Amino acid sequence: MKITDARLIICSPDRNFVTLRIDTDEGIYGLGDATLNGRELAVASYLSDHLLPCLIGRDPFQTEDIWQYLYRGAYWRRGPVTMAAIGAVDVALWDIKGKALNTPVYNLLGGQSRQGVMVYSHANGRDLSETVESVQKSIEEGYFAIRAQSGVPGMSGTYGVPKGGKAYEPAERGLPAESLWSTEKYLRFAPNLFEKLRVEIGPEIHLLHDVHHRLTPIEAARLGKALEPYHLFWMEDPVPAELQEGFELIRKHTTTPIAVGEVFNSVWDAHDLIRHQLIDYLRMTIVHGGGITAMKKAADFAAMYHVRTGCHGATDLSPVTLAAALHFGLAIHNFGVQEHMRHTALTDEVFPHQYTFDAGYMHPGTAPGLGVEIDETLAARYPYQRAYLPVARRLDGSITDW
Ligand code: GCO
Ligand code: MG
Repeated sequence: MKITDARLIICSPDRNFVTLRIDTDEGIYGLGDATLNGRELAVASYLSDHLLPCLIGRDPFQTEDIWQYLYRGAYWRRGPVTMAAIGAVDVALWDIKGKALNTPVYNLLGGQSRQGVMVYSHANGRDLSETVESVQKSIEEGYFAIRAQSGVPGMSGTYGVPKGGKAYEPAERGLPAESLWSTEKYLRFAPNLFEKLRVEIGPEIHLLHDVHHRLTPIEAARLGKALEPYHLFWMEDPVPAELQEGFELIRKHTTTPIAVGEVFNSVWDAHDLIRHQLIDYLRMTIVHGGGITAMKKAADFAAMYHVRTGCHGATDLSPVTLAAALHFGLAIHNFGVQEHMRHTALTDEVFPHQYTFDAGYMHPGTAPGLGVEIDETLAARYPYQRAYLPVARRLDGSITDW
């Protein structure tokens, strides 16, 4: 089998997605997601200007060799743009392999290690009572792992909270929006939220929370300690993670489990965090982590240190990545949980898929390959629109991590 064509489909059905389609001489094709939220066209150019010409004529079954060729062959390594581009190629090749062998991708990764993939939902509200209601709604929908984010009293808006009754969506069209941040107000409020949630929903439901890189290690230690009575499933991205040894300080003070890595793109970004057992869940996802080939190795390394996966799955990961993550999560032994932030109805229409949700678990389906398609005619009706993630400032006007 030979690759005969590779091209991009860039569309914006409610939000931007960059999708790679690789065709072969046997009529089988594969899809990969190359979306990097807010920097989409950089990955598109990396692919179409640099990687795709190198693929024509290659055997799509050679996933390991092609991965090494693209990674080592560039000389310049790592980074979200490079790794998302390699990830898109890799996932499309696994899709082709599954279709050619007439089997779902999870069978190529070890088969089903579990019956379904536990997923967590997003619940959020502008204040405490709205957030409690939103968590209760998630429970009614069947989720038993729920991420709770709430507006903080005295702050006009915060991470993870929708504006004006719409579903929460991180990127906004136009130039970057700006939001305000106060660590002190947040630290005073966050424990009240989880105290209230435990009173209202009881001890059974897994509760998760995303700090979104906003604290220093000692502040994160204070928060983790304060949240211990409410036994969170995890506290996510408590600090920006460039300083991996900073997590030693957090670990010294709290047993609240820690999840990190949605902005990582290589196992080397998490090397010390894993081997010193400073985190419990690795959040790197298939596309940004360089594809299934690289993620399988990262997960196997993490398994040796009791670190489980908790792949990023916000709406900016397309249905192609969600499908890939579900195949991966079904197969690997050290799976922890998968994020499930529902795509809009329009996005789902552009990307018809086989995966299903039932009582808190998802399954990728049994179709050959990934089990996701793209309706190119519909996609063409929604052209790319520039959009950015917000920028955050402290109360004194200085820039902080969003
Ligand atoms: C999450 C994330 C996201 C990111 C988004 C950035 O845990 O789901 O933190 O919502 O902010 O993916 O593009
Ligand atoms: Mg996050």
